[in-house]
Amino acid sequence: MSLKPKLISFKLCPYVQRSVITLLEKKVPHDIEYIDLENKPDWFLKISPLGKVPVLVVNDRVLFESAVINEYLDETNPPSLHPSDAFDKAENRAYIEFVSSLLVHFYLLSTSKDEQTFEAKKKDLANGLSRLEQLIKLPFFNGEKLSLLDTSTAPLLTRLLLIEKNTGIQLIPDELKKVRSYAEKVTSLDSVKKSVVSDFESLFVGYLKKKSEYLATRLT
Ligand SMILES: N[C@@H](CCC(=O)N[C@@H](CS)C(=O)NCC(=O)O)C(=O)O
Repeated sequence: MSLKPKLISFKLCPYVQRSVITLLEKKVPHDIEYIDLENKPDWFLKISPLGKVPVLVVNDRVLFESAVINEYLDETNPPSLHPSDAFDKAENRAYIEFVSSLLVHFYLLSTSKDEQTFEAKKKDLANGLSRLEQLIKLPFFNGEKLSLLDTSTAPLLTRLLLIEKNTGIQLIPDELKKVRSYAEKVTSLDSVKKSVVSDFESLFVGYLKKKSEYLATRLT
């Protein structure tokens, strides 16, 4: 008998959220186990080659890396969320990686000690978002159909909008009109709303206050 897949998670992790959105969009019954990344359990260190979440446990076998987990979920739960054209599909996979690099800028922004670091990372993010602006077709990245690229971009957009809401600092510049509309669309999806714990916003704001001396002074 096959068991429900279990996602090993951390409540604030954007990479975990990518896989939760994919599980919800695909309507895959699953379990979630949250761990404390500052105090990783031994059983987790044994099964996680990189010591990172997400990890997906499927019938006692283990997958890691959110993009790989999502590809597996996509392949085993048709129809595929990827575009069918080979070039479009490859390009979407490339942009999933690109958005991962934006999550690194985002991490540095959300842990910035001073205004100078914050502003530098805000600029790196805006440069990255302006590349997306050129490609987004709306309402989703590829047009009418939701894709794995959207499930991978949503966690970054969720966090950008929450920082804007709680600090009044604009992170998506005015001229990036498609990115703004795209961000509003994906963050309004049921799967995206349900992909985080119910007190996510207060946990996230608490995390920012703790990790960023600069943002702590700007959070309301
Ligand atoms: N490339 C990985 C990144 C995962 C990742 O960085 N996870 C962070 C939490 S958001 C983590 O587990 N960090 C623990 C550590 O590095 O010790 C993926 O896409 O799954």
